[in-house]
Amino acid sequence: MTNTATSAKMNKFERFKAEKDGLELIQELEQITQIGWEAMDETDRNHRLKWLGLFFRPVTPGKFMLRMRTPNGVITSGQMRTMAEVVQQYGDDGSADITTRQNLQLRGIRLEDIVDIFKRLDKVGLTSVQSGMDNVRNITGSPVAGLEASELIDTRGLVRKVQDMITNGGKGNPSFTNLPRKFNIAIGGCRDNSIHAEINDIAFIPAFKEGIEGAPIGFNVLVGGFFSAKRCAAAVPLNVWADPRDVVAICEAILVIYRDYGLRANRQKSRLMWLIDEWGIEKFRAEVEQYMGHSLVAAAPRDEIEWEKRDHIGIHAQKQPGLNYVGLHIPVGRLQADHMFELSRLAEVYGSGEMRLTVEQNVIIPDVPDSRLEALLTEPLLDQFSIDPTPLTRALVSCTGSQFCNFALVETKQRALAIAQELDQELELAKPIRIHWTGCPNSCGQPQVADIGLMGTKVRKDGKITEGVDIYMGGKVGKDAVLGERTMKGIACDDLKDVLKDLMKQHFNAQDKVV
Ligand code: SRM
Ligand code: SF4
Repeated sequence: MTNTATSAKMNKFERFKAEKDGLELIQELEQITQIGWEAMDETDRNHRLKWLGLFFRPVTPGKFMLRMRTPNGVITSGQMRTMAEVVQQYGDDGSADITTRQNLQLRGIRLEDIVDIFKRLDKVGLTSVQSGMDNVRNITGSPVAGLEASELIDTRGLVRKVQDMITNGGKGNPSFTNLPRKFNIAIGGCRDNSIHAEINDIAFIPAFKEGIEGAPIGFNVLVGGFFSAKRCAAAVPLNVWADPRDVVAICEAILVIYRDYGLRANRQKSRLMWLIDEWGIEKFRAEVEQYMGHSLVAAAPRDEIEWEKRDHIGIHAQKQPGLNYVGLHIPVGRLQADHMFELSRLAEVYGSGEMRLTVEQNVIIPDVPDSRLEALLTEPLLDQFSIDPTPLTRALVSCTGSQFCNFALVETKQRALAIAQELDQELELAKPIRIHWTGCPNSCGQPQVADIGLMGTKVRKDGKITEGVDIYMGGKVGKDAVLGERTMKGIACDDLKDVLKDLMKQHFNAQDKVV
């Protein structure tokens, strides 16, 4: 008997998923928009709409967030323009955020417009389906796939195929809409691990397989990585080398096994790693083989070539002679409609009309000819979205925080930016320090992969409860990735700048600027 059938132990989430699949709301949208958000069924509004990518925001009731799917972070200028038009109609309420999964979330969305919005998005090949709750999130891939000379394999087609399998080409796929919990997949294409492979439920790491004729390129597979308030775990090797042609089938096999056998009783213990813990990795691997109907090849030896993670900001020569990709720094990933229109225009005028999003919440414009670089650099948008930002803002990442997220214990984005900008003025740094802010222990801002991670909390200061952070350090990204650990607890945000300054001097050779 699979775990989906153990109804006696069902928690609230399992019960409402069993009652009605969130995807069914696609058929009910016209009706819902007529009823309005106040009067509609609460479970539909607060939970099931997330199956369509629509998030009710208790902080801004009536103004929903729409989480897109942008596989591999690739979007066209036409898609960006359509999303700009969508948020523009909401004036000051409309904005967008680039997420830590190389994705876009649109804000200010009103339910009454959603049928029209979905039609407009569909016309430009965009979907938001299955982007929230117990579904597979945006699938990440190398942001410079197909551009970078040193890449080992272009991930774009694979990421797209995996998304199409999971979402039925964006139409919605009930086979994968009742997973025990959320699920993350990443496919790396370069040596620099630009997708934080180790924090995904399934990660594909490029690897050559010696011993097979021609030592072909494929992927070693890692499984079970995740962050949650209760536990954070790095993904573990499945001891499988995957031919690229098997990537979709391996994802499907793991998802079916997780769907049918994943633990569902306690939502704090439902992510894939909990099943792997219960079964052991050998049994888990055997189940994957059994589902696939053939044995799997053992993992390739680890690639020993050293490689630093890069942030892709600035100008970089592409593998196509005479072309460049230009990484623009988007402070904490926040975009207004005007920015989105301008980015679309720049991508068309100077590049090929394509853009890439990164997990550091930035934008890359590819395919800029050498002869057009100088002109691009004089564009006013680059004053705001610099190709050479100051060291601390450059490597800053932040989750949504209390402006829109009701889980948040602190405001993140504005504060993160203000502190980084002030410290950039006061300190001399040899190289960027990667600071990640996250507003609560859910860790959407990935503080455990940062040089310095800041996790929102409440602290008592001068007899009053105020906003504060716990500090994480030691997160290492790139080839030998390590998750950072909490090193300090309960620092009031008012005191944070000085604490960070000291940490930067002690651990990162920061010096006071001579004025
Ligand atoms: Fe997250 C829930 C935002 C990446 C772990 N996350 C939420 C919600 C949906 C909570 C809510 O309903 O308000 C947040 C929406 C706030 C809003 O209005 O934006 C939210 N998560 C985000 C984003 C937007 C942060 C960002 O500013 O970039 C990221 C969207 C990614 C995307 O495009 O899909 C985001 N969330 C992550 C990541 C990072 C990653 O995937 O690399 C994690 C940790 C990795 C992981 O999942 O293993 C993450 N989010 C969570 C969790 C804890 C999951 C768990 O197993 O306990 C929750 C809470 C939950 O699911 O119960 C959560
Ligand atoms: Fe919201 Fe917490 Fe995630 Fe930040 S980490 S977006 S505050 S759930």
